[in-house]
Amino acid sequence: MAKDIHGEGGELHQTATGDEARLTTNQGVRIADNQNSLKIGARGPTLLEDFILREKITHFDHERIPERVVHARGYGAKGFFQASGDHSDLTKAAFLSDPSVKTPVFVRFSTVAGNKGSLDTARDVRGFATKFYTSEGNFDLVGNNIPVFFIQDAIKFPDLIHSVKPEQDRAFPQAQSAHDTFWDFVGLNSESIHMLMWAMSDRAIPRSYRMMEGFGVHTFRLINAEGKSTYVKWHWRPKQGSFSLVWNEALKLGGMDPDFHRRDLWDAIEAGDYPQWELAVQAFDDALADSLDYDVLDPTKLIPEEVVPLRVLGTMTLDQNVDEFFAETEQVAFCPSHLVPGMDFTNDPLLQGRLFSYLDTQLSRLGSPNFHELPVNAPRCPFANLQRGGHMRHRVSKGRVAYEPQSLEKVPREDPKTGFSSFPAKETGEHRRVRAETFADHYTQARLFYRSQTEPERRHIANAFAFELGKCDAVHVRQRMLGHLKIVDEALAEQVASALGMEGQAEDIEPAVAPRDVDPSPALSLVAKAPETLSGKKIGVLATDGTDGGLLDALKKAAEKEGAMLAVVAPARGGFTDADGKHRDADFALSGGPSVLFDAVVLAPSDDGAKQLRREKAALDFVSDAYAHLKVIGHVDAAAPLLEAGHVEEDEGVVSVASGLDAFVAAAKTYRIWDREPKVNSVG
Ligand code: HDE
Repeated sequence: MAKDIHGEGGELHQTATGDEARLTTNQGVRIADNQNSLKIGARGPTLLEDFILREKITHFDHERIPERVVHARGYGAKGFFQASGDHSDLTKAAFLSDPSVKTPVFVRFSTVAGNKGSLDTARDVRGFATKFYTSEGNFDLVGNNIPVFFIQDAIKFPDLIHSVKPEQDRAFPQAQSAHDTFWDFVGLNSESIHMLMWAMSDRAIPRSYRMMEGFGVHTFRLINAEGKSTYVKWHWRPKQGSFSLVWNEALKLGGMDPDFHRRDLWDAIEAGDYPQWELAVQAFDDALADSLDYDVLDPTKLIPEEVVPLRVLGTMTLDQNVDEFFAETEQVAFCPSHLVPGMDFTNDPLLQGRLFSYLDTQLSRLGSPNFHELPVNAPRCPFANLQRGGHMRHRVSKGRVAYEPQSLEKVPREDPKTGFSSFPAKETGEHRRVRAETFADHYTQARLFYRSQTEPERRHIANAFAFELGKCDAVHVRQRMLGHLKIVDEALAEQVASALGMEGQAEDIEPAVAPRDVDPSPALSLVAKAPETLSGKKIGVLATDGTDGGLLDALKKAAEKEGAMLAVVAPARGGFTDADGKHRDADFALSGGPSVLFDAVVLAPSDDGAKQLRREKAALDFVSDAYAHLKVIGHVDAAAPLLEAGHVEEDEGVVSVASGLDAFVAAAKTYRIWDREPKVNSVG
């Protein structure tokens, strides 16, 4: 019988793999020689007729598509979501009501300001966008790792982004907010001040995508089967706990490993250490909204968890890396307008602008209204309508009818019962360009955030402001920001002014609404709620010829028991010979394995090894950086010369492993030794 080579409805054949696989052109013609173009004679001219060469080069010439205007640098992974129970009291969305259903998801994490080729560890907001391929259509939760935003109205977004992007004449700085135009813009928009406190906090330099909280930012609606609307704010809570880098470490990582976050996610998933997040909502009604002295439609405000606690709706697990970065992570198209029945928007003016922007941007980025046909974007439930044509249409529709109503054929029909219906909110008001009075308090929540932080976190905020403003050449831009900070918190303003050497120079700013003192919200501090754990973390051990192999084995076991990874750093990548004369592999050469890559380190050289390393700059940096970055340092006795040369002083984070690993493991679980910070680090 003849083999049927046709796919159903024009569907693409899978690319062949394995020994049988042969290179072909895009027309399926087998290629005999992929190394040489077609010429006349060995040294003769190349022929225009070489369709194989031309096809290959033409495809290559067009490999790039426009990068995203914002969130250009991102990294994706796949997984699934499972509801924790029946949440049909809140919503009729099927995927939130049946715990037996595993809904596939695609997540893309990103930085906002930098180009696609920029670095992962820049100080920036992180995007946290999730596509749920539900049985009722795709739901995109396009959030950030910070629960508020810089501006209250979408009309300001292009200005905000132009201010943070490289300055338009000189095209620098790249992936940085630390320059005049950004601070000029935000200084003239006092509504930004709350978000700035977050952006200058450790939230903007996360340790890992796996360890970030996520937020939907705006207030949305969930609608149940009876048509009842409940307001919700979306939250993602990482089961790994939330941790951040310290600034000097983030700066160094930018050079040592610009791919730090993507590598971390990839490695964890490859190792089977699947990151998980709880999806939760703060659910509330009109009465609660009316009782607050800020507006729930204002995206520069949050509702403290102490006021409306989180209700967990389910868990997301990321268990699969992408197969092709471009086809999936680059081409994935998120739109906040992608909702399923059981959900709706609110009048948040920032959200309303986004509902237009994302679909629009996909048209220029992906080049076609058919972007939903790309595998990463296509719904996983049946979908059908009478839209036709457009660039790169993939689907082949049958029949003669592409309109409705009609009476000639069977075509898909609307369904008033199960179809999406909008919540019938009553709207009245004047047709005006206006900002609600209820959006006018720009400082109370900035103060709330700052005062809810622990001592080290406050220190970091002050240092970050000083660093960023210190990069601004325009004196009045710095003075204006000092003026805003003074309204938020006098002590903070003084610290920043003193670090800038600008005491007493704050501009006098009169707030439209004076800030109030409100109860701190402990849930806003990452340090206060950080779990003591090594799970998902990475320990780096510095070894040399003559290192105690038994110690390495014990460390590996201890790390595995805690759910951590162990990496061995040695003078050379080829490895070393341990004290028993056994060859051991290394994961990193010292020159490419600095301590910034690890959460805790162990110095395990032999006596001779330590003597040699004492002369190596990379080894001294390994030690002094681990110490300055407040990491726990385990060490053998032989490491003494390295500790001395690295200016390491004894404290609870400097732990001997000579008589066992328990003390090291216990200390490493606390992650950073905050008490060390004032000793080592006054400005960074
Ligand atoms: Fe976005 N944003 N945004 N944004 N945003 C985009 O869409 C926009 C905002 C967010 O991984 C763009 O596909 C406007 C808030 C994420 O592919 C663009 C406004 C939040 C991502 C766009 C905002 C976000 C984007 C660029 C103000 C948190 C990356 C490329 C009205 C709730 C998604 C693209 C991905 C991407 C517009 C504000 C999150 C241009 C107009 C607030 C996570 O459409």
